[in-house]
Amino acid sequence: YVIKDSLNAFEYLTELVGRLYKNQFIQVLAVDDSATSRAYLKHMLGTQFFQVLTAGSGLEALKIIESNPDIRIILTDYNMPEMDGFKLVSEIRKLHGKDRIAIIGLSASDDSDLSARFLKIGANDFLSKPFSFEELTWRVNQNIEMLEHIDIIRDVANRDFLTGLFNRRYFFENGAGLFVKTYAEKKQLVVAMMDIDHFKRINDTYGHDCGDTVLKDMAGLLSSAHFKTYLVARLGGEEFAVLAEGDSFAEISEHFEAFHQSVAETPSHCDGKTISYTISIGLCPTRLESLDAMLKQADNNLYLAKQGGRNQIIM
Ligand code: GH3
Ligand code: MG
Ligand code: MG
Ligand code: MG
Repeated sequence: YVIKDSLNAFEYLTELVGRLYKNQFIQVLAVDDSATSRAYLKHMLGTQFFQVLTAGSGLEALKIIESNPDIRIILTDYNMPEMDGFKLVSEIRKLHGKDRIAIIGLSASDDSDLSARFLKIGANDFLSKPFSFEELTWRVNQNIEMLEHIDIIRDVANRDFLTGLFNRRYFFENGAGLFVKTYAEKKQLVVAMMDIDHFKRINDTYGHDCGDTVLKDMAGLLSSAHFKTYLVARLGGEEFAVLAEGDSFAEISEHFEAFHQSVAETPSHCDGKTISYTISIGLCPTRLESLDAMLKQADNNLYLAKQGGRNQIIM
């Protein structure tokens, strides 16, 4: 019995430490016009190691949210001058969904309607003042857990399991928006199609698992440097697509040149063997009438790169 109990205690402590460790990376915003309430919330959340930001009004809160895109939980009072909690929630919801930022409404009012109205207008949860330290902690934790689950589900839906890059689905869902956005902002947009050279030979020579290692390594190279800000996806097999946005074609093409070279210079290692490989890249440097047209053009250039002997960029 004693052993069982201490094991439970151990598991409990492990979980607690794990959660407190994660909390230090989570930004929480507490909004209340009362300085005492703000200090109280900041203190209570601080003991849970959260990064706590505070705002004394709705307007201040909106400014803080705009400049801190990593805020995940917002606790807001209802009764505040100028902008009340409802108005604040509805303003936040114009830009951030319930699946991105969890809002917990707070109020000392006896009006039992308040919680329902908070939820109706877009809050995820509600706490009546006064609340205990335990209740606050568990409500916040519960909401964080929900956001984390949604993040996991979103990643499963949008990412390729092997490489962790975005998948075909995500690429086409978001590519069209980027096409329009870069046009409106008069930005240069470059579309690239890339394909590993003689990949079948790599599989045949080193085995399928080593082929997978090459794919993961190439994805790792793609996730570094300038490509971090580009939309990069594995469309399937050993084929990748990139939407690169920037100020000029010269700047973007330099990044592709550097990437192309880094692939050739960075062999993979698998089963004690060194696997050197190269890629071919087709670029579409000019804006066409649609993303599809640009992809087709990039694909044609990729074909020309293969025809021309592989390991090259055609634009
Ligand atoms: P090319 O230079 O013309 O592109 O020749 P290639 O051999 O790279 O092209 P091909 O399309 O003939 O072969 C692609 C191979 O990629 C065939 C397929 O078995 C392999 N492949 C597709 N998906 C995966 C994967 O997830 N893992 C591994 N290891 N291989 C894969
Ligand atoms: Mg108040
Ligand atoms: Mg290939
Ligand atoms: Mg291919």
